[in-house]
Amino acid sequence: MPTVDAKPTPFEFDLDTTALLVIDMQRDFLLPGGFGESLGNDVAQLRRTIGPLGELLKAWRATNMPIIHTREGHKPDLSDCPPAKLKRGPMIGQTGNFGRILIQGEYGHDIIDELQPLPNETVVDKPGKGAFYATDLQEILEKSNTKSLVVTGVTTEVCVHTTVREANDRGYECLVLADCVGSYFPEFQQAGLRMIAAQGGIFGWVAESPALIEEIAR
Ligand code: TIU
Repeated sequence: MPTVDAKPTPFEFDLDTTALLVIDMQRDFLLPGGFGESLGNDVAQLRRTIGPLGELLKAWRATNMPIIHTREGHKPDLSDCPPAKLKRGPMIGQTGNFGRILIQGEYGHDIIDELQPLPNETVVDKPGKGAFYATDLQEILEKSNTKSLVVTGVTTEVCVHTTVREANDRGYECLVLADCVGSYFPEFQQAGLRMIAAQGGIFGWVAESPALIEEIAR
């Protein structure tokens, strides 16, 4: 069975039952001049994932394993945005440099050019931080007989963590790729990754993408 050097132990996965999750690599979070930057965040901390994720996608697309992209966002009428979320994110739905912020169909809501999904890949739109909440993700994974997830995207301590926790509780084994996940805050990046692999892998495993690419290219 393919095995990747990972923390806290080597991660074994089956090429027939593993899917790649690419979380929220959206223009609103990653583009200079976008929503993320307007909140005072350093988008370079997220943009460092684009190169490694591009390499990973290239390798993954040469296999038959599924790829699922997610996007955080809301319907234009905000009916799926809880008032409590809007209260702490009043910019949601407002017009920014890339259209209405985190609104489906807007330029900023879509995935960055470098990592655009191919037509045969799945895109899951989600109103929350976790990719399972109020989405069809579990059904999609069950249909493809997925048991393990390689998790990438942004941000490490928010949407990636929430999704890994949701997946872990649903019985999926999660490998998080340190160089393919990013946080606006370096200290959260470090702590977020440590939390996943601590206590014998309380939420999953952590590895670097080149080690995984080497295994899937075999
Ligand atoms: N995708 C995701 O993580 N959504 C966020 O709002 N993240 C922040 O870090 N703000």
